[in-house]
Amino acid sequence: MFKKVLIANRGEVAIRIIRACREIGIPTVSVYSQADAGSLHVSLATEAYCIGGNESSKSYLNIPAIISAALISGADAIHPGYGFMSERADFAEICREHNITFIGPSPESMQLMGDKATARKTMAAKNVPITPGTGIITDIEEAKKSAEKFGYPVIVKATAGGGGKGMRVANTPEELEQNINLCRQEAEKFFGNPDVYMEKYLVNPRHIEVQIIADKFGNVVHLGERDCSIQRRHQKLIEEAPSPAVDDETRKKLGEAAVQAAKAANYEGVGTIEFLLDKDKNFYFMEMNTRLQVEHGITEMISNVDIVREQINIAAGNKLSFTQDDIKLSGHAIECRINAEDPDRNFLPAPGEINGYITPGGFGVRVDSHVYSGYKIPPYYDSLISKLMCWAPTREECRRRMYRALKEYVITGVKTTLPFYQDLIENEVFISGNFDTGFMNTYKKD
Ligand code: MV4
Repeated sequence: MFKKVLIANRGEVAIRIIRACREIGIPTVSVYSQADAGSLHVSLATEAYCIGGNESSKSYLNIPAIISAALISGADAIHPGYGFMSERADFAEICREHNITFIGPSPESMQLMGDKATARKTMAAKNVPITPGTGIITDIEEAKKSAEKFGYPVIVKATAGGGGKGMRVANTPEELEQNINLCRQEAEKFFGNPDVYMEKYLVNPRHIEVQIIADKFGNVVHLGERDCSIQRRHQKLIEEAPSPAVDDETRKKLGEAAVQAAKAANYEGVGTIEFLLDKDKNFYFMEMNTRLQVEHGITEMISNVDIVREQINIAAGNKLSFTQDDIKLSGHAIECRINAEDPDRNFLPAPGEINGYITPGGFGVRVDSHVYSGYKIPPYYDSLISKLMCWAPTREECRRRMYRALKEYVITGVKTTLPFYQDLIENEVFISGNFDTGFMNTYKKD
């Protein structure tokens, strides 16, 4: 096992990782920006180093400072959490050069999955279903012919994009030509790679993602799916597991496709395969997230697997402690991401000092958070206050438990998304489970 783990992150995920390390018995090193000097991830770690100024670019994205902290403290592994360095193949490579284990996949798998056109090709070769589409577009007239073949609308995507960045939908050949050009310019500007490709556009599909976990010995296990269809500007608002739209047969197919996808990428560590699911229960590979995700906790609740502990265990070179047959999914879990944002002002970030804080509890309730009464939410990073997760034997019981927990939760001093969730959880379309990625376009609280 590792002698010492450095956590290259902040907030609730840094604490989630510190907790896993403590339970295994590994000392931890936190790094922090000046703005985070008073943060819980600093006091909970065995030791902590300030690595720079408030802006992420000066601290949590500052590779020389992070590596220096690892070398000075004698950490033999770095956990990147999510965001920041978590999907940076160059960072994983630098860790390798310094004999530090990057707790995540190899730089090669990250690079492969980071290039969306290559990822599609790799999936197609292993019979993982993908949407009808093209490779990198080199000729506009040819692209128009392909679009006629697929049928409009189509979507142009930057191969270096992902997570909703660098995409444009086209309804006509004229729009297609325009969007190819615009997308190329934006892709060059934002990612330094102008390459774009095209897919048939599925209108209002569901976003279904499958959690996988793979060791260095070729063992790959999936932990079922999460439904993350309710999003706003590519920010997930509420997630649940299992998906109300996935039956046992589709779940088995999704799981097998996800395991195939991981094997195709020679993947090791924890990862998520994103699929789009249409009304006829057809699903298509979208992208692979090569990191621990924000919403991993709801999968932990239905699978009883400590995903972060397993992730560390695998990175240290141990075999997976279970097989696919050992995994028995049970019950239902829902997560609400509570943010310091004003839902009445277009979810405008609302940093500031929390002056009153009372968390919900009781059976089947989990709150992952780094905040406390008197904590000042800095304006420099994302505005996540906490992840409120509930588990119950059935979806309806889980939903009612979430309603109860949301009503118990008190956060004063800053605007939060709690009132938004208190409405959402009682919305009849949400209650029915019959929603898709278009949900927020029509959602109005009564
Ligand atoms: C799509 C799509 C429809 N058809 N691709 C958005 C994020 C990125 N992972 C892929 N995205 C989409 N790709 C095809 N061929 C619709 C989306 C999409 C979406 C996907 C999941 C959740 C919310 C979404 C919101 C808008 C668009």
